[in-house]
Amino acid sequence: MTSPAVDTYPAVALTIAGSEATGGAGAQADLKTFQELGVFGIANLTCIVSFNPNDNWNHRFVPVDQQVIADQLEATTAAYGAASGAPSVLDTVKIGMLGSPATISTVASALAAGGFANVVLDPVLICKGQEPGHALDTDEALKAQILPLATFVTPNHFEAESLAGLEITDVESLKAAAIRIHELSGAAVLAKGGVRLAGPDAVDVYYDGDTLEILSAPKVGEVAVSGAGCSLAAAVTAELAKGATPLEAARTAKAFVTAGIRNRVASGAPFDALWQGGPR
Ligand code: PXL
Repeated sequence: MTSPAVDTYPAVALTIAGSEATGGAGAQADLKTFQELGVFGIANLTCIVSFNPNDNWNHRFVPVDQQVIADQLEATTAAYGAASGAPSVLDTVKIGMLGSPATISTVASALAAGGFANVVLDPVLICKGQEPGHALDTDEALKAQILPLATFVTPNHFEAESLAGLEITDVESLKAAAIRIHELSGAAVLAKGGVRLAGPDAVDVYYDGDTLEILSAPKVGEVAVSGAGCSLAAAVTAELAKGATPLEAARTAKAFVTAGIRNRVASGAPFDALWQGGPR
């Protein structure tokens, strides 16, 4: 049996994220985004979230055992890491929902040892429909242990306020938050105003220490869509894995998510889900 030529291998990307059972968000959204953008996707699961239709669609959260998280990361690194001999080396990782201080420590150790060139952090502090302030110890551990390892961060309005310690009411304060989060992390920042800021456009701010760019697209309705944040960060991840610059990755990701929201999927849940096939 012959192997295909080296340059026919797709780029590889890993998401370390939770499963969201209905397929709108989490690892499922990440894998679908990777696939659409031509990247071989790998998911290592940190937790399983099942919405509860009998309790206002609140989250039922079950963490994956720490050893099982470490086992997944070990298998992935051995198969695709720098020392694996794989033709497409895994150097790009996305971090989604971690959910507990223990998982944050496990993942921080793997990241520190992993030699990843690109670490994209979607700093999931709360999910759609959840009340803020549910788990401060988890939020603090994320800021202390994962944020400094990130090379690209994608906070939404609430997360940007929390990470920057600033109130965000307009594009100017969104810019100030993006700059502050860059100073704290050293990472490229894509801070999302989304439907939270008034006006006809969904405005995001990109800042990497040199370039500050406003990314703007007409709002598609005024209601947040499940999976938009996950898919945006996953699209950034896929583009970085293929060799795009952070700014190019941000622009492509914004266009991908806008198309996915325009073609969203309705269900029996009270929120629609982004459709990653939307751009097709
Ligand atoms: O949208 C953020 C998010 C990320 N990851 C998981 C989730 C959610 C929101 O529901 O369940 C696993």
